[in-house]
Amino acid sequence: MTATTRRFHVKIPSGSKVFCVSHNDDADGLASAALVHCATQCRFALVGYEGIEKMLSDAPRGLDWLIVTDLGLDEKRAVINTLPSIAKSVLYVDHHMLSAESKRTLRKAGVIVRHSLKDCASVLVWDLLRRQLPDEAVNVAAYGAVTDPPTSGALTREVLLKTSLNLDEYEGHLLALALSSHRCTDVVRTEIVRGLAALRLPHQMSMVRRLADQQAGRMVKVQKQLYDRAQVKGRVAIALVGRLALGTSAELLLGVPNVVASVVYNKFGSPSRARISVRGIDECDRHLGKLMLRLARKLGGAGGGHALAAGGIIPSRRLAEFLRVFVREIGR
Ligand SMILES: [Mn+2]
Repeated sequence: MTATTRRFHVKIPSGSKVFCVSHNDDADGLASAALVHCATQCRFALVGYEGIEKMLSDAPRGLDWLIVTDLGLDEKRAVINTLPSIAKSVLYVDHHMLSAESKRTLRKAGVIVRHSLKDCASVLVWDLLRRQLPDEAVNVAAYGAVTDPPTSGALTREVLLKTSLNLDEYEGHLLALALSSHRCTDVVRTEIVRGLAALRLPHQMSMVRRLADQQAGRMVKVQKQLYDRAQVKGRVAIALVGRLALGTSAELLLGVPNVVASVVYNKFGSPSRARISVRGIDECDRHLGKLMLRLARKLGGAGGGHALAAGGIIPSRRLAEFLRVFVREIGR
C-alpha cells in the first residue's frame, strides 16, 4: 500500500484503541462516523469546524488510531501538525478541497490520506474499511452519496448500484432533513450515529422521522421569509438568516429570480464572527470554494468548500466589505 495508490484498504486490528472525529453537520459526516464505529466499535466525536482544535486537544490518550472524516483541513495547518502526536496511526478521509501542499504536509506527518473530490467521505470510508464491515453497511455509505454531491466517482457508482436508489434517497434525505433542524442536538446526533452503526434505517428511528417532518414544514415557511427579506445586489441574493441551518438557507435563497449565487450569514455562537454560507448555479461561473478560501483569508477569517457550495467564518466588522467584494467577484 502506498500513498499514491488510487484505491486501498485499511485493516484496523480488533482490540485497537480507536477514536473517530467526524463532521457534525450533515448525513455524510454522521454516516462516516457510523461506518468507522461499526467497523471498530470505537469512541467517536462529532464536531463543527469551530470545534476541531478543542476536540483534538481533548481526545483520549494512548490511541492506536485516530480517524478524521469529512472535515476539510486545508485551512487548518496547525491541526495537521498536531495529528501525529494524538495516535500511533492517523487516517484522514475527506472529499473537500485539499491543496497539493496540504496533502504533502499530511503525508510527511505520517498521516494516511484517503482523499477524493469525486466520492463523498462516507463512500470513501466504506471502501477503506469494507473488509471489516457487514454487507448491509453499504446502505449507510449511500446516505452520504445521495446528499453530498458531486457523485461522479467510480466508488459512488458502485455504492449506488449495489443498493436501491429509491431507498437510498428516501433514507438519506430523511436523515439530511432531520440534521438540518436546530432541534437536532448533539445528543440526538450521537444517538443517530449509534443507530446507523447498528444498521438501523433512518426511518426506523422515530426521532429522525419526527425532526425531518417538522423541518419539511418549517422550510416552506422559511423560504417565504427568505424571499421577502432577500436583498439582491448584482446577480447575488443576500440575507441575514435565523436558526435554519446556514447551508439550507443558502440553497433556498438561490430560488430568488435572476440571481446566480446566494449568500447567507448569521452571528450565532459569537457576535464578533460572522458565519457565511454561499451557493451558486452553474451560470455563476466561479469555483465558490476557491473564492471563499481567498476572500475569507484576506479578511482575517477562514473559508472553503466545493465548486457550487461553500462557506466561511470572518470577523463581523468586515462583513460589509465581504459582501461588496463577493458581489463584485460574481460580476454582471
Ligand atoms: Mn461531506
